[in-house]
Amino acid sequence: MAAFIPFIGFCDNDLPVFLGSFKSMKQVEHGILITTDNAKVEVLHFSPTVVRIRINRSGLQPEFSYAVIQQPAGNFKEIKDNQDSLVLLTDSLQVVITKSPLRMKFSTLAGTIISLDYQEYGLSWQGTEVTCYKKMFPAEKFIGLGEKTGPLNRHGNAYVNWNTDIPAYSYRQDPLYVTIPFYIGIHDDVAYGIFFDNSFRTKFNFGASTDDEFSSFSAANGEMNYYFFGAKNIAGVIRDYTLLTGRMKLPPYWSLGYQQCRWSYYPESEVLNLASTFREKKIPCDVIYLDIHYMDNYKIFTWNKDRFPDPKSMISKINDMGFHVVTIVDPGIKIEKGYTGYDEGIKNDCFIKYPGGKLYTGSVWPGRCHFPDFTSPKVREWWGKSFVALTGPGVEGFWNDMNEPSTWGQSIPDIVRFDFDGHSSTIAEAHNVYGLNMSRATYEGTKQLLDGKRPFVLTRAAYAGIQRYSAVWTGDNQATEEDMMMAVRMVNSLGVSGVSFTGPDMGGFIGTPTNELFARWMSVGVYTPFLRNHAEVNSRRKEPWSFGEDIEEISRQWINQRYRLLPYLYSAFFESTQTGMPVARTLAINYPGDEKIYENEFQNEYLFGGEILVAPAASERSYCNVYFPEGEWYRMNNDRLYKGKTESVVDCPLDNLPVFVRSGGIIPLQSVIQNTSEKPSPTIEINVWNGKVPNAFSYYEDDGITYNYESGQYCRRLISFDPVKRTITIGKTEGSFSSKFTAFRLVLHDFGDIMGLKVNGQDQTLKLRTSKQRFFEAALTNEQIEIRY
Ligand code: MIG
Repeated sequence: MAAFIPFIGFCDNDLPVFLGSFKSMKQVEHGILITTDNAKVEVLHFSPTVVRIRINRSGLQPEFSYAVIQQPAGNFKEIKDNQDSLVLLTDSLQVVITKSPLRMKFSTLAGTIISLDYQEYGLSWQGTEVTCYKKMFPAEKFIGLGEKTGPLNRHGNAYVNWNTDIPAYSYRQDPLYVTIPFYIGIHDDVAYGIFFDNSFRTKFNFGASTDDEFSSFSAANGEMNYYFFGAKNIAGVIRDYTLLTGRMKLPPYWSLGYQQCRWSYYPESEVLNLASTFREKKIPCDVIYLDIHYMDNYKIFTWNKDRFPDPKSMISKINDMGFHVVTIVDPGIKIEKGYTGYDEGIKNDCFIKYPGGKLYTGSVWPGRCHFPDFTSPKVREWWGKSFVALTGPGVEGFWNDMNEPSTWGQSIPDIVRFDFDGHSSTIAEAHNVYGLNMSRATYEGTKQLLDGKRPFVLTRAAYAGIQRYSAVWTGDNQATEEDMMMAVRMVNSLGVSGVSFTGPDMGGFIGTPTNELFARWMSVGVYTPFLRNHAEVNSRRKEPWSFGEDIEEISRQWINQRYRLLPYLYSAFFESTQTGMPVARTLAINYPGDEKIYENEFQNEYLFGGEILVAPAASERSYCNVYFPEGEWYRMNNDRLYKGKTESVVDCPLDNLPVFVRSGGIIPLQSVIQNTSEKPSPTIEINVWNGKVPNAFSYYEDDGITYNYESGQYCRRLISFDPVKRTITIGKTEGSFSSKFTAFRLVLHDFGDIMGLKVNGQDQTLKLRTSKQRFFEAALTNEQIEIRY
């Protein structure tokens, strides 16, 4: 007999319905399933620090996620069913579920409250929309949500996730291109993460238009399905989040170099000329992009034969000059019989449709187009294989644009259907994962085609988990001071949301930067994981030599610095592949309890890797105020020391961005090279700044090209500094890759006037470099080298 149906008439009005009270509970694999007056609530153990909550009115749906790659594991250590509450214990968390009404509370084992439902509302439905309310703590900070504008601390703001193409987006624009429904809350001495894995249009409210009593997250449809991360610190939360949604694989080493783009470089002679100009001017560069004009009438996977009569020979010429080529691809396939992309797409039934089977048509660069259904495995495979038209001639990087998806008008009707990997859905649920699945198809296909080489994939639209497939750039920004600073925060926010390999269009895509802004942005770009100069069609030239000789010289100096830093940067990328720790790290990761770092004036400061503190300065300023977090900090260019927890006015001319190294900091540098296929000097320079606390740097190197590192072909060694024992140790190498460096120069910064030390017991005299720097050189073997000073 049919069960009592409590929702008759429900759709007739918009009045909220709540969870109600506990009725019964049963144990299931990895957790429990609760029945309340109005819903089913599942609580599952993923790990001692990760618990998932799923709530639905009409019973739970079959599980499916494009973001999550981890399965629930283990079980609660204890499940207590008390009169008024249930208590679930993991090895490090307590989940207390009060019964009437049903509310969740997460605390440490010692009882410190981390996060709890807002008592009055808990969870509500209005129509198909579901919302979860959490109590907001006084002065609670919120960071994350991926590519969002606005301040570092999102308290007092609300956001929407609906991937959107917004050229020249403004300082408060929302939503933009990327959906990552993951944030970190910080209050008292605790931090936690919440990942709301729902790809319908979602909303997050961190106390906007309310009295700061609660924060909330909602989805237009689908299940309340969120993961609670309760690791002890933010690094732990990020580690757990990236275990759940995956981590990036190492990108090709060349993609860490300087990249030159423009809409568009063509014909072939212009591309070749661009390449030789970089070499003549001795401005290092690794990548040249081809934007939409390389195609025949914007038809994806074709070449315009007039502009590029022989792409293979052109690419091989510029490969010989040390460049790699990245080409753009858009999802829209031109409707044109006889065009392979169209014919194959029709034949293999690859395009999205209305109910009943009529193909969806939208207009974009090629004119009227059909759009691949990237949520279908068979379509992803077809798409991936089609890249042979680009990999054949030698393209190694694949730039995925317009994949929000964006069509002129930007309003695909809600009824358009998607395969959703066999689960059948509509654009309402597929829209926000379209870019993710296009990038996935691109990555998987080109990885096959490149036969062992790492492809470089770049995307504009994304969903949580994108880091497994692609780098992300922040879309069509503008050449303004505000955009430069906003980009810093967007990159840092993407970083805490699992995406390390990100950056803006350096110099601004739309508009013309002043000479000063261009120069400053170049310096900030050096300390950005993804460094690409890009410019809109018909805009002023923005290559590094386009702003006069002075700016050209400053740009060269900064790009040189990027190439000197590559051993350090690559090690930071590797760390990210292992722990999810981003390359560009908002100070909130390491200093969450320090109120100063959230202030307007200081919120753009960040760590680049573990050792470097970057204080982006407005280009028109020659002095700026810097806040130094806990510890002590050396200005990198002159070894001047600053105390932590203080502010200081420092100079910041265009050729000297305020960049600092933590005391005890360890930074390996190489000689300047013109591109990453050129061999640097065999002597690596290991810089150590004096300090009072021990520090260690994990150095990483591999071939930079293949995935052989996954089977042990890498070279890792720990470089450690112990000021108590007065030693610097270069650890024994790990892994079977032999380093390109056979000697090292150890540069000691601010170690007083010691003139000699012992290297593996042998006396060694030091040479003077500046009044604060002493150095020596010695051979670098695979064995441990111990330096006592
Ligand atoms: O409708 O391919 O964000 O980087 O240069 C614009 C042309 C399409 C938008 C991208 C931009 C790219 C441009 N594209």
